[in-house]
Amino acid sequence: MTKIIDKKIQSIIQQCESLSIDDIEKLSNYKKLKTISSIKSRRCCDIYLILAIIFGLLSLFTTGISHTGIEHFLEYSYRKLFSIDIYREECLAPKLESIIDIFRPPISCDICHNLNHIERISNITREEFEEKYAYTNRPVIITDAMNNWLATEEFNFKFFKRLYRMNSSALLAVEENCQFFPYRNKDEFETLGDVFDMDLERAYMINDNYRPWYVGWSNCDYSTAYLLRQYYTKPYFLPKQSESSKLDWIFMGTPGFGAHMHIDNVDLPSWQAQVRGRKQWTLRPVPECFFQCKELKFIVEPGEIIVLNTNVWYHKTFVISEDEISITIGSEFD
Ligand SMILES: O=C(O)CCC(=O)C(=O)O
Ligand SMILES: [Fe+2]
Repeated sequence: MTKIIDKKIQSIIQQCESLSIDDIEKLSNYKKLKTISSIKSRRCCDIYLILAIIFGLLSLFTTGISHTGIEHFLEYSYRKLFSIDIYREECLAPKLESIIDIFRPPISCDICHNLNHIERISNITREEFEEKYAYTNRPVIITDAMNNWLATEEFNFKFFKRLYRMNSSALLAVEENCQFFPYRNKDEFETLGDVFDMDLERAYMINDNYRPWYVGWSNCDYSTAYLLRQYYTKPYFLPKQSESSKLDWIFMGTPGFGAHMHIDNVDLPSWQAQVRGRKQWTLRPVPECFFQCKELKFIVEPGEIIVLNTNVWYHKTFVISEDEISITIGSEFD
């Protein structure tokens, strides 16, 4: 991602220079671009972060602006300082994750008190779901909500490889505007395009000694979302007024890998449909509830949907299917 941003900045600088404007160095936006490009080429992510924190703290103390979370605070600082969108700066993501928890508002342990296992339910009405689970932060698995989904037959590595083929608008949209998490493969997958460049033998685990991989990305492109929604429908149990967000989140990868333990700072709870493969989830209560609540470990099977508020539960995943990759699709809901 950072490479793409670097390339863009360089190409804008070149375009500016090719205009042969007198005294171009005096133009403030040109100066800003040059500064960013020189900082980026020295790979000084830490300098960005430190400056943003200092600037953010100063503005908090001097203007009394109240921010709801550390991400908003840093985002604000970055925007002011560098006019940069923090969410596209991959170097910041791990640092942000580790400090989200410090600034998170306290969570009531009612959400996990006496919770010893995750319920599996089916045939639930919207009303019952809304009352018991939608906004109560109690995780739940729904076992009958993917009947008639074309996705269960059609979604596989090759499907997404075709959708995100080189230079396709779907791929460009993800690379330019959406989030991409390469997890433990960050040294080899810089963009989603790199994932689909992988040879099919590795993708399909043809050899026993294949190298595991696991990635996740958001699809924030309207036409790709429209296409994907031909293959699944909004889960029947979600409240009627709830608009599934326009963002689909897709997670995909081989047994042996998954997402590390983390807590999110997104707006809403979410559902995630296990289209293929099996995935083990570990949910850990927030530290203030350690003495009242238990860590929960369970498996989501193909055809099941987990509903979870990832803002109040630490969560980690691990693909455990025997002979196929795990593919999930999900979304936040309100
Ligand atoms: O499915 C995964 O591996 C991770 C999902 C996750 O972190 C999330 O939905 O917030
Ligand atoms: Fe998460």
